Amino acid sequence: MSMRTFLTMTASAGALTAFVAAAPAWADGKLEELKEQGFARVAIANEPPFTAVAADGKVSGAAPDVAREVFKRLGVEDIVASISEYGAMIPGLQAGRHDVITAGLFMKPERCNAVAYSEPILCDAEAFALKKGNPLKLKSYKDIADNPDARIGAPGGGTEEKLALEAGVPRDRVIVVPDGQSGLKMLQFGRIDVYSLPVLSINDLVAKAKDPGVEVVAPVEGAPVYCDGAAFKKGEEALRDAFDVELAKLKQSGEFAKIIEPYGFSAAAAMSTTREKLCAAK
Ligand code: 6CS
Repeated sequence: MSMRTFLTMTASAGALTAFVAAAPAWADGKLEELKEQGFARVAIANEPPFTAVAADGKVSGAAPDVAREVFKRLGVEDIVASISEYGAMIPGLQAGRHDVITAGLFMKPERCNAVAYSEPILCDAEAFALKKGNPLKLKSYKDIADNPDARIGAPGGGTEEKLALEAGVPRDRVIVVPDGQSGLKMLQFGRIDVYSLPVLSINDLVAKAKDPGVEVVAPVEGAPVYCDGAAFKKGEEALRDAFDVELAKLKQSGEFAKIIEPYGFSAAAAMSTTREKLCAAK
């Protein structure tokens, strides 16, 4: 082979490598697919103010509102939401039923191993809704574990369920609750003694219930503050990276705060941490 031929081949191989390396968003084609599709299929839970579906089907809540704005800037016109239990969101994403989870799915190491999270979006502590006067004096998940009569309701596959089990509450005293309204009813009817969700979700639920027999304990003692991110399928990191570029611009311009703070979330809290830190947290 002549030197000229060798150099020509080497040069073109180098150019090809450079082209592929420089075109990550194009590389996995998912963003192009969503642009073609005209919308991104998002998994939500319908747990205001993180996510909400009105009677007319309109989707709102801080997580979908941020996602809608970011996708619009990426050239994906809209989002189409489907309601899912928290524990079913990641399997649904992996099975291709959703393009992304935008539901306040808190970043934790085991979840970070299963999906490709964006940078942080919504942060919140944990709360209890319980009978007025807190008769069982429950302030932490350990208090629930230590009281053999105490039954806690929490979302299936959700953070609060896991925190209760990790604190030592036996499985038969951790009741899976499908949604906020069910949790409130179960508390009011005495089926559970405490219902646990993030602070803003519990406050929204109890405020709307207008039931003087229910009170809130927040934050739950000993429970961490968690943050969510948009969760993408492993292997679609190029789409996640493109999402992060636009999310960072929203954060820098102040538009991120304008979207989430009316819902009660703190932009500063999300901007004070990173996916790397949250995914490494014990
Ligand atoms: O990420 C989770 O598991 C929790 N996130 C929210 C917004 N609500 C409850 C759920 O357990």
